[in-house]
Amino acid sequence: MRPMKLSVILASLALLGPSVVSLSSSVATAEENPSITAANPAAPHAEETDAERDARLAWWREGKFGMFVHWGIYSTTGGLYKGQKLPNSAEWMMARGKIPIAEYSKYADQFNPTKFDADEFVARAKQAGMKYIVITAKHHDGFAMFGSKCNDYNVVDATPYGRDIMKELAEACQKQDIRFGFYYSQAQDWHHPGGFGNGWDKTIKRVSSDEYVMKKAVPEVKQLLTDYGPIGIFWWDTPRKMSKESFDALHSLTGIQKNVITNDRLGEGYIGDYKTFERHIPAQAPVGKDWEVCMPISGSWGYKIGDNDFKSTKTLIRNLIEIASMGGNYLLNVSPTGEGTLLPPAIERLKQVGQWMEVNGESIYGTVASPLETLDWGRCTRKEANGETTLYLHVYDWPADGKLLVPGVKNNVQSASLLDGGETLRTESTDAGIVVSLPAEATDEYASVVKLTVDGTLDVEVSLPTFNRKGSLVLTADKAYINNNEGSQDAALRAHDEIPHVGYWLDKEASVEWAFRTTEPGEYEVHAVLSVEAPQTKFVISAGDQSLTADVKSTGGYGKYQEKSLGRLKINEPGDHTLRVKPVADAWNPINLRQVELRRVKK
Ligand code: H79
Repeated sequence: MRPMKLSVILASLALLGPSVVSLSSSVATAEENPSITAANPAAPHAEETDAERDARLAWWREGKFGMFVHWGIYSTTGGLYKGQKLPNSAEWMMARGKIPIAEYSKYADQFNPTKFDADEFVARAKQAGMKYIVITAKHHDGFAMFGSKCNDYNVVDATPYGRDIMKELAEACQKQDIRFGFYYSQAQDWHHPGGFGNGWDKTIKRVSSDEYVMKKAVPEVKQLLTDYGPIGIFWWDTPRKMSKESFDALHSLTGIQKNVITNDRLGEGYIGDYKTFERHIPAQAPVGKDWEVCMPISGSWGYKIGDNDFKSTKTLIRNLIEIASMGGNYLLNVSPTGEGTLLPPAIERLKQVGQWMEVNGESIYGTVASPLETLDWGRCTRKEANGETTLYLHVYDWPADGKLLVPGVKNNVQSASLLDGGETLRTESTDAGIVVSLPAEATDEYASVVKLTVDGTLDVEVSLPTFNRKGSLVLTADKAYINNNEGSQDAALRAHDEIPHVGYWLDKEASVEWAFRTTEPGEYEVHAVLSVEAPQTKFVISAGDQSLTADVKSTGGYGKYQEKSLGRLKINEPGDHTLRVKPVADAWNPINLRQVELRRVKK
């Protein structure tokens, strides 16, 4: 489990309790469901011990970096419908174009990726430093990219290619020692008359969602978990409300392989093994949970002609570092074309990321989050073993004076060196922390890594934000701890004009807080930059036993921010405090909160 940051520790008491979700109420017994056998338990992993769970997740936690692949018959046209570009991601082409099933299914006739080579494909992932691959076995369009035995709308039976791509990839992954996993859209299916999502094709003669699940999703998932060798990950997507029978049937199937890892997207209450973030890195890591960020390498998940939004190699490497420094995994998506190849910009970036990983991989693999979160110069990951701690210092901004401060760390230093080239570096322990002396030039244009090994477990004094010389302290949304019942979206970090705010604040119980330090007692004016759409709203700002109630009028819309003076607050004791913003339940209307500022009142 990742170490908690200080603000999280302060807030964690409030999180204990309601976060525990019981699966026992959603478990079918073997009597109720004859397909469930002892080797195929109804509630996979329900009785697993912590040690067993750690062992099952070990390779995934160690691996950190995976390849996501979106590939389907939409790839044949590069997301173009009748030569036209549609908005959004290419795998959504059928929905965005409201393409009738009869017409869309003809794209299968064109699916013939003659340049695809499973071994070469897997080798690219491996060379990039990725340790697992997750590929769309079936996306929302309902087309199976494997030889489905229950439905001939699949790559073997319905395309000129006629080969089971999933089988070829599964075998290549095994050969090259890469874990293999399936993405399967279990709820949306725009082809089957019982699937969710297709509201445009009026020729559909609707059947129940249960019929779709039992006749298509269940047999397909079962086949994927039975006929394709060891499956590392089963990646559900876009949960919808389905019957308990449907959920249980799908959930129980993951018990076919006792080591499979699942995400949190099967349905409400089915939390799986890890939490997912899509397209963005969370401002705060979820507390005490495994998690993964998935993100396309360009703009679209599926291959889309004209999508030149490739993230730079630097962004990709720094995303990976950022996520690792917070304790998560990075699942980076690539988009094969209809021919079965990746575009040159993707190939080039994968190579460059791989070159960086070749030198610096040990600063990513097997690391955990580091408590050193706000560093002027970069990010830090951590390993702890055999009575010592290794910190990997990812230096983005090379200090001009050659002195790299690792703030607050008290441990005795064993050694410091550069990962690239191995040069030994001098260190000095000061009151402010460990200072590492760097050579004049950075070793890497993306991130130079210093390996710093110290005795024992990390002893770090986290320095809290404090007042500047003018007596002002600005607490911004991106640094806030959002107490929102473990990551519910009803009070979350968002952004307008790329400026973060706490928004979508529908939950009246949700509060926002910052830890800070003051060296002298005093009285402070409280200012906030916020927006309110409703005519009026009320919330309480508190620190210690002091509080003020802010009564704020509309700013004219959620996008219209204003600085408001909210009143005065006394802080009676020097030391560490928590500033909290909490709705007044019966007078609350949501606000978007960018920042709170405390200004010392002159005596
Ligand atoms: O597989 C990728 C996406 O296709 C899938 N999840 C990732 C991993 C996904 N499906 N739905 N969503 C993500 C969220 C829904 C987004 C929507 Fe839209 C906004 C649906 C309709 C509006 C995006 C934009 C899709 C169509 C327009």
